[in-house]
Order: sequence, then structure tokens, then C-alpha cells
Amino acid sequence: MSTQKSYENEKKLLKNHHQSHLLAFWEELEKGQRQDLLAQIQRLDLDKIDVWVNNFIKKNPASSEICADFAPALSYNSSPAGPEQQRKYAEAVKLGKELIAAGKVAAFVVAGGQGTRLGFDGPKGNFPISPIKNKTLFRIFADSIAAVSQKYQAGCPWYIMTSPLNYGRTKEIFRLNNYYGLDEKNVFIFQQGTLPNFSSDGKILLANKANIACSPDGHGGSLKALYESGALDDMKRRGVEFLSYWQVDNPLINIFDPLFIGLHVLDQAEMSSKALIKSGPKEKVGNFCLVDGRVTVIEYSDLSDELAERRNPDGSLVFELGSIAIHIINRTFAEKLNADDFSLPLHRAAKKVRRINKKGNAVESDGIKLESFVFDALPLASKSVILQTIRSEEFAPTKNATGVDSVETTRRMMTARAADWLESAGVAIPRKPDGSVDCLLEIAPSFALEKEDIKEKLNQIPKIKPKSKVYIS
Ligand code: UD2
Repeated sequence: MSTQKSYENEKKLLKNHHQSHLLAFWEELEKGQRQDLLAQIQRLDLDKIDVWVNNFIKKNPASSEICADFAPALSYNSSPAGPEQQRKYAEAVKLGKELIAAGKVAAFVVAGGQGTRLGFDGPKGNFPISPIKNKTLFRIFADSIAAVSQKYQAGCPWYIMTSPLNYGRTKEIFRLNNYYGLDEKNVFIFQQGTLPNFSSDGKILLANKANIACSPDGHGGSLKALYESGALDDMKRRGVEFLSYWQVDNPLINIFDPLFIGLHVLDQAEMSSKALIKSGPKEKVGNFCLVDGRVTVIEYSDLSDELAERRNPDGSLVFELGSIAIHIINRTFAEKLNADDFSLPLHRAAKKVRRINKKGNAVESDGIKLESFVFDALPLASKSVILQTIRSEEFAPTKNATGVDSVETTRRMMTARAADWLESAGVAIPRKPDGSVDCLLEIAPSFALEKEDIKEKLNQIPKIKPKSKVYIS
């Protein structure tokens, strides 16, 4: 079809959907730009967009509308509650180790976010975070994957989701760092989709005269992107059955956790999660709930104050299980969702958007971005396990430059965990009067992936003096 004919078609369609302004600068565009813009418009599902505009842009569904009736979710404790559970945990660990060794488990990090809060230019995974060696997040994950691969003598493929905004740069970073010593064939970097940005009255925004303003479609987009990028096929070819999912901002992640994997498989779950006991009612993590008997995460911003503050007679929070975005996802579950052409609910976020105004001038203004969340797939799973974990062991997200969940808190927690591991093996750690660690510590994943690994290598650990910096590798 000629460009002119397509233009006429799209113009009519856009008019019917109240989005004619997308072609406002048509006359000023060159031939290539025109074709490109038409292609972008053709990719929009305008019927669906009408529904989104009505349901998410022009109104903001309150939590009570999302689910009227829910209860707290059940979970496994971080350590077994009695002899029967002790046996189950032991069986799970054994099974988890067998599955890792058999190459059935792959690593999967979502790294497509824009990381605006951190104020770091470039993919967040390239942020230097470790307390002594300044290793970047990507390097820490790569070192852990290499150590697991070595420990279990197994191939441990790594899937990395990026967005169109940081895909090229992420690829380049991996190439420049020689894939951090991993085999390039075992590192699969792919892109998630995008969704258009809107004004509060439901108009799709233009980034410039020839391009629609878009942003990544949320980590929920990962389930589609795994399919569309060919990652699921790649997993199938390699015999991978389980994806260990985590977020790029958390260097304490235990990527291949035999207990978590084992419990998930023993209970025949399709998608499972790790949880921690929230530090307070309004901690900025999702809340694990049961909605119609199905495990569901209600984001902190969607849980009413009344429910967030509700307490049990012993003073503990009723909704005490926080989601830290660590999951096991079955490959077959992701395949099944895609075969059914599923869609996850969309969530709106009011954010600043760079765009052009009616006159075609570049401005930054309030806009609305739509995202889907991966935890919204939990209720679609036939079974879902929640395993509690200990914050100091596994959760230190770097989200902000300063304050809560910042570079500083993450580094402090990395040293604190290393100190705990060393002390539990009998190594003396200098501490300040307030109990905090009085030195900087970093343990290379090749030296220890967990506490237990330290005990076998005590003779390699130097004496740790106050105020010293000790890298143990
Ligand atoms: C997320 C969870 C929150 C809690 C917390 C733990 C949501 C809505 N909330 O909060 O419940 O578990 O993390 O740290 O998820 N990402 C993409 N593509 C996107 C958007 C995000 O890959 O389009 C990645 C991003 O790179 C990061 C992760 O998803 O690894 C989390 O994104 P975030 O930092 O925006 O999530 P946050 O802190 O609001």
C-alpha cells in the first residue's frame, strides 16, 4: 500500500479513537519519518487503548475495586517449624541441588527499568556497588553464576531483560567486560516491549514530531518478552525448566537457592515467591494476600492505611509478608500464558514525560505511564509457594542515591552480611559499641556462596583488624 493510502487509513482510524493529533506534524516530516510514524501507529491496538484510557488513565482504580475481599497469604518460614518440616526442607534442598546440577534452572534478571530515582546515567546493572572492589551489579551476579556453575559443574544460562532504552548499552557493557568471564553463549540479553505515554485526558503523547512517546511496559512485560525474544525456546532447547527471577537492584540475591527451588517443585507450584516480614506497615514492598484462595500481591500504594496498619493480638501485622520480587517461574507456565494470549492488568504511574506540545516544542510535563507487574501472574498459577527469607541475608536494594534503600545502605548491608557469615564460622569481627561492623568486608562469590562455604576455608581468612578493608577471594 502506498504511504499516502496508509496515511488516509490511519488518519480515519485515529479520528475515530480521538488520537488525530499524532499526525499533526505530517506535512513537516520527510518520507522515511512518515513511514516510520505510520508503522508506529499501525502497531497501536487502538481498541485496547480506548479501554485503557477509560479504565486506567481517566480514573485510578482504588485497591477496594481491585479486590473487595482478601486475607493474608500463608508461607513457609525461613527455617523449618518442626521435625516433619525439617524432613521436607532437607528433601527440598537435596532436590534443588539435583535440579541445579542437572542444568534445569536458569538465572533471570529484569533490568529494563529506567532507574530514574538513582540518578545514574546508563543501565542500573552497571552501577558500581560492592564495598571494596566496587564491582558493578552485573559483575556481582555474573560472579555468582560462575561460582554456582563451578560448584555444581553445570551450565547455568543467564537471561537478562532490558528495554529498548537500554538494550544497546547493556549489550555493549557485556561485550566490553568480556561477558564477565561467562561464556557468551550462556548469556541471553533481550528486550521487553513498550507502551505509549498519555496525557491525563487520554491523548497519546508525541516524543517528537515523528515518534510516539513510549516507555517500557513494566516487569510484567517479561513474560511476553521471554516468549517473543525466543528466550523460552532457547530454555526448552537447553532443557531448562525453571527460571530464578530477581531485580537488578539487589546484590544480595541468592540466585540459585536449592531450598526455594526444591519447595517450589515438591509442592508442584507454577510460580513462587520469596517474602520477608515487613519492617513496618508502609514499607515500600508488595503485600502477599489471598484473594479467592489465590496468592496475590497488592502493591504498597494500593493497600489502604487501615489494612496496612491492621494487627494481630500479638502485635504483629496482619499483612506482614512483603514481596521482594524474587520468584521461581516454570518455563511451561510462561509458555502456557503465551499460548493463551494472556494479558496482565495495567497499573498507572503519574510521571514526568519528555514530549512535544501542540506547537511542536519540546517540554517535560506530567504524563501517565502504564505498566504491568510480574507478580500479577501469581493468581494465574495453579499453585504458588511463598518462602520467607531473612532481610539481612537476601535483600538490599539500591534504589535511591541517598536515604532508604540507597547506595549507602546497600553497601553497609553487604559488609554486614559478610560479617555475619564470617562470625558464624568463628571468625572475630571488630564491631563498634553500637554493634555495627567496624571495617569493610567483601566476600567473592567464588570463595563463598553461602555461610556454610566459609567453614571449609577458615585457614584462608586473614585476621580482621578494626577499620581495615578485607576482600576475601
Ligand atoms: C518493586 C516492587 C515492590 C518490591 C520492590 C523490592 C513493583 C511495582 N514493586 O518496587 O513490591 O518488591 O521492588 O525492591 O514492582 N523493570 C523492568 N522493566 C520495567 C520496569 C521495571 O525490567 O519496565 C525492572 C527494573 O529494572 C528493576 C525492577 O523491575 O529491576 C523493579 O522496578 P522498580 O525499581 O521500578 O520497582 P519498585 O522499586 O517500585
